[in-house]
Amino acid sequence: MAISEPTSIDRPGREPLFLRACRGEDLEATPIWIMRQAGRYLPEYRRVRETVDFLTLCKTPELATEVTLQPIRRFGFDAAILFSDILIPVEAMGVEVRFNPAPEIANPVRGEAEVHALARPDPVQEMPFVLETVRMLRRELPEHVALIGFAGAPFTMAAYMVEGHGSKDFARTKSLMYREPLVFHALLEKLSLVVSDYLEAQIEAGVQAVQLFDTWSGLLSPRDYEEYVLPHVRRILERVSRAGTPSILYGNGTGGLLELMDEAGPDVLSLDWRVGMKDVRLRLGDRRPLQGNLDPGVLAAPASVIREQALQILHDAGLRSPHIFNLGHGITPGSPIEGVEELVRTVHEESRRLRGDGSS
Ligand code: 1CP
Repeated sequence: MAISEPTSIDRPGREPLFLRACRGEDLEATPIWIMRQAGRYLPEYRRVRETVDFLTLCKTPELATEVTLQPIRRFGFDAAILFSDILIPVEAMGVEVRFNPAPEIANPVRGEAEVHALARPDPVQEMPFVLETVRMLRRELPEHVALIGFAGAPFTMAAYMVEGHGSKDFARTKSLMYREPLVFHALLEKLSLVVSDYLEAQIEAGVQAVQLFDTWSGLLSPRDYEEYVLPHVRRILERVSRAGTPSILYGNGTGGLLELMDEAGPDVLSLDWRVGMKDVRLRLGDRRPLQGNLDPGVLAAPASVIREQALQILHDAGLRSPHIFNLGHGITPGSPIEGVEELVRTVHEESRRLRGDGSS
């Protein structure tokens, strides 16, 4: 299947719509991509996964490139996200990671000795497959589709490394944080160096924006976020911005932390669905580029509900404000394809019509 031709909104020679949104420019339409857009809800992804396990898929540039392109061909998203996982660098730090399909770590990091033993990998030496995938993708992607690189933020990576698996409350992680704050900071500091090196290498290989996934920092109070997370995220974003590449900071359940996340200095803040776009505009201003924030569960709703909720978000984000449409979290494996088609069509058609109108 061929990748869709640029539509009339994509004038040749201009930066992709998605990148212009990241930079806070005035837009003729709202760009859209969705978190986990390459994944198990797609039959063509499941077909590839029948032949290889998840880690092999991540480590084989031809296959990782193929699955990254699948949702671009099918839906015409405005951005592609490198196919990989936030725990790939953790493996390169010397920690064994398995996917079943969620990540499992056999030897979790529980104390000072384990933190000390963690390596700071050279991405070129230790994760060449990621950089090769980026180079292949830049050759394959049409000019109007931007390529997003990504990494996990230190707290979210640490949560898996300490716990050994996903969790509802990440109690062990918090216990280490409160009982041995110096060890915890040392872990986050090491992770922020690893993540900065990794994102820089992705940028050098050709990604045009980066997203930092801090899925679990919403479990923290504002006070603890400020103390344990903010300095580390800020240091990473400073290194990314030195490269001139736009950055996006995503958190889940972080409605109470948005001002602090803003202070960390991302170009774009990515919102989960538990906050209203209108509220966030009041809190952070009309010119702040925002990403989000449809509840992923809405994709299973009738087309009329998908349209209504998407339109509401477009309006609430402000039709004169920089906005990248996305879900509030990753798409789930059971999501219907037709729901995604309806969403992309609504966002592309309606945002172009409404922004063109000069209404709102
Ligand atoms: O069986 C399979 O095919 C594996 C399922 C799968 C997929 C498709 C996993 C295991 N990871 C991925 C890809 C992935 N993960 C991407 C690819 C790019 C995309 O299309 O978006 C990205 C950006 C991630 C990031 C990721 N992995 C996050 C942050 C975002 C989020 O969703 O919160 C987290 C927390 C993970 C851990 C992880 N890896 C895989 C799963 C199922 C999980 C979540 C487990 C949990 O909830 O604890």
